[in-house]
Amino acid sequence: MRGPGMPTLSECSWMSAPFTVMRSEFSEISLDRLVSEYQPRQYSAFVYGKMRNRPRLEAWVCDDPIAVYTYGQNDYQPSPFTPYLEGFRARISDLAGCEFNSCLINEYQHGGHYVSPHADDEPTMGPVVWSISAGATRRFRFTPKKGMDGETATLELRHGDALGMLDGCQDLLNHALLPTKKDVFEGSAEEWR
Ligand SMILES: O=C(O)CCC(=O)C(=O)O
Repeated sequence: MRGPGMPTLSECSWMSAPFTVMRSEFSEISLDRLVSEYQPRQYSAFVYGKMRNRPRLEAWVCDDPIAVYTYGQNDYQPSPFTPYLEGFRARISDLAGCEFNSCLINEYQHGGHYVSPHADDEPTMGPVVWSISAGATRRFRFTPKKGMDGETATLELRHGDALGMLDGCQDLLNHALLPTKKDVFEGSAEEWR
């Protein structure tokens, strides 16, 4: 699945990358509206024996009202899809060619907010994950998982971009949203699962 916004080779040296970027596909998305509808909250987790705030705010949205999402030591209670988010679900499903039943909203309030390298490879998740960015431009990095061949690819994700992590991506690559020292405005990403 390749769109006109596929990263150029200067952004990405993968010849057959299991990901794609659709530039400005959702440029009308409103960060303020998402934040006010879902009010992402601060979760915390033990890291090296100390309780620490996770470096972002999060909200879990799912069709199934009893599907609690467990990550680290946190249980995320699901919120329903609002009509606003439902509109984006319909469009991202068309784009991706598959259905999504949940969405994790990550709110990055400043450049020190990030997501460390990981893969969305929990057994409950489907093989295809898409993400829509809203607000500030941030850098996103793919690195090969342990034992996998390949190179690092760093992309800039801007307001309205849609990133598709295609079938196989979670098996081969970890991904991360990098912190930055730049004075960035608030941004968020909705990860569609
Ligand atoms: O901000 C993003 O696009 C990435 C979020 C992410 O990797 C995650 O929630 O697992």
